[in-house]
Amino acid sequence: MLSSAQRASFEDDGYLAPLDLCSAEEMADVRRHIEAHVLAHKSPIASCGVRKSRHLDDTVVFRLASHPAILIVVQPLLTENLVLWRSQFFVKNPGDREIPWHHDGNFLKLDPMINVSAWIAIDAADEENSCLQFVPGSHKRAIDHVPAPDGMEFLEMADPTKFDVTEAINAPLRAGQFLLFSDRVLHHSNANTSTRRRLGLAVRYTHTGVRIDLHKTNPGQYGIVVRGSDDVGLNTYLEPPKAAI
Ligand SMILES: O=C(O)CCC(=O)C(=O)O
Repeated sequence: MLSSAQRASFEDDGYLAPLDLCSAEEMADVRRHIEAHVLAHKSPIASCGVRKSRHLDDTVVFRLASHPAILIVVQPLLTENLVLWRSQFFVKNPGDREIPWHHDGNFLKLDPMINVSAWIAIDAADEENSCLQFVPGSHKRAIDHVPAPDGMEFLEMADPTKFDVTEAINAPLRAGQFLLFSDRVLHHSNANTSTRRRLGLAVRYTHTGVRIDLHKTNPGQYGIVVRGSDDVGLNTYLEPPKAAI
């Protein structure tokens, strides 16, 4: 469950970290599977490629993205009818580029914009190999995005004149931990200047009262109801990949 202190911290800061999902040893087994069986080939759903929404075709990724330790804290922040609608592996090898400051509300297509993301550490993530950073409280302000300079991982970034980067906080995680963040909080990760890879899985959750049009730009990608039921009929949903049932 989410304690009242954790809920207050999420509401004040726009993110909550660190939270425990499994031991580092258990995550090592998951990592081996992901390296050998997920990131080594493309999804059968062409629009997913190698890194996107592999919870749709791989039972281990689905179990990770719908892990009870995550759902029990996300559910009270959304509703009882919880939808896992997207996931993405963020692989940062040594030397890989900076991901600019942004909030996800600028990029995600939901109506209305209601999203909580979990970022699961498959490798340990620390300051050296570019853990996520947050500007606490930035979700309470409207911050526009502007074109990002060359050399950044994204085409747009939060307007740097609208926030104070010295307020940024590192959110290190050991492998097997995760963090939660809102669709409005500014976050970022530096270039990976270490000799260690940093692999995380970002998972997006919303609820059944939100229209999800992802399939229009990404054919075959639909949400999965992971808690409760669809009481509204706004969206098409998929079943979990077979062996996970
Ligand atoms: O993994 C990263 O470095 C960035 C992740 C991110 O921006 C996100 O999950 O929204």
